[in-house]
Amino acid sequence: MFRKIFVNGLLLALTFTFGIGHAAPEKMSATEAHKMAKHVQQEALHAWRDYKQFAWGHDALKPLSQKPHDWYGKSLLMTPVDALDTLLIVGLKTEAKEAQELIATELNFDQDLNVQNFEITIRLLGGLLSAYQLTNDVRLLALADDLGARLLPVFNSPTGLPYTHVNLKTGKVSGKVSNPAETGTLLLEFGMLSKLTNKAIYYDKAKQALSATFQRRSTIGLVGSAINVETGAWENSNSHIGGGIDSYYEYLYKCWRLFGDQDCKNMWETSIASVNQYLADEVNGGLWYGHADMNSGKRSNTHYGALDAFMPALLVLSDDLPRAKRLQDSGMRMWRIHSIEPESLDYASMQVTSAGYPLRPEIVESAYYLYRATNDDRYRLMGKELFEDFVKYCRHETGYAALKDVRDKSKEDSMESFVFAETFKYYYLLFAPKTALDFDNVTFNTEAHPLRWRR
Ligand code: DMJ
Repeated sequence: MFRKIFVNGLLLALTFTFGIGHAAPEKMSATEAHKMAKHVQQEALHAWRDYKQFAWGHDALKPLSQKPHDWYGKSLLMTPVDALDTLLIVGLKTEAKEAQELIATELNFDQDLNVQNFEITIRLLGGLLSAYQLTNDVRLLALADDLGARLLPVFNSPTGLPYTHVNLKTGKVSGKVSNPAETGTLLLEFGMLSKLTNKAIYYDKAKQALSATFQRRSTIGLVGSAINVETGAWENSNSHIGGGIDSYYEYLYKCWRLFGDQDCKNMWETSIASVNQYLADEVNGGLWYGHADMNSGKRSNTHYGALDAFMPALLVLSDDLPRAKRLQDSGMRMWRIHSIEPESLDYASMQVTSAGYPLRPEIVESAYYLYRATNDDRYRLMGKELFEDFVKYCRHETGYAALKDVRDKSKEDSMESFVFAETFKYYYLLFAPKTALDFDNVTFNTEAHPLRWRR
């Protein structure tokens, strides 16, 4: 009888302490973390070997058809450049060396291609600069300088807001309707190039583009989702923190963190106050960030998705741990509906509104930042759950494949280069010893390329 009461009492106490069904303490041993890091490294190697076998020298691997893919018809080595710093960080030295030599000897920007400034900046310019800082290979810096010079014409608009596209050979620009992510996610890369080459123009042009975006915020401090770079007029007033705007906020804070630029800090503080006032949303006890009209602040929809999931990481960096933790918990709720997060979810009804999963990293990026800030194993356990689902549903016999639909887990013939630059890197860093990367002294660009500058 006594035994029964004692056991029941113990069970009750455990239930209150850890929650029903979660009786295990939230701990991950150093041995298990080491095993996880090793597992991530092996999976990155699996994806890299298949890129090498079926798409070597091309922008990307199509994992289902085992065919190469080049974004613009000719290769700009998108996957090797995006992957190089990750290969170094996860300790795949031979693979890193092969990628480095391929880039240094084959990458040629003197090509008649109309490229998207934003993607080329965050993946190639960011990747080259970060790899240069990790290897001291001056050939990589020379490539970055050549690329930077070819991209510069984008800033020649009447407002200083960049055109979306530029021809790498002729400098001809196109694309006058852009968005805050594309106009405002350039300063980390151009700024670092400026510091490393002593060419002020790179910093000045990218900073002017960021400031010009900020100056056009509404009277309540929000930005919209489409802006005309020739007139500076907004063409879409829908405001949110997701794709097309996301990394604009990220760079407002990070250009302060990396370069100590006080203007950036001021712009960030003004902006985040409005974001928290008008976009943050409380639903059923959970914190989310939804959409609202940039002028009236009126809620336009309750959508949150895989791209929005970068926000907890940014909140951690900018010292708002309470919101960061709550938002990450919401992200996990989104992930757990189908054991892989969708591109977009209506958080009011918890219905999927866009069902793809292109192997995005943002939710694990946030788990990594939260772990760094709190040392709480809860975030490593979160990462373990995410990684196990990721391997279970996205690993293919050739590389990793995006999901067409997270509900039925059907695959798509695509493996974006950011799976190397970001997804594998953040998973690895979450489980690896802290010495794997000097987190406090680097700032990741939006493609997870760590950059370092002493102020
Ligand atoms: C990456 O290319 C960058 O992180 C960008 O800012 C948006 N997201 C993709 C990966 O999801």
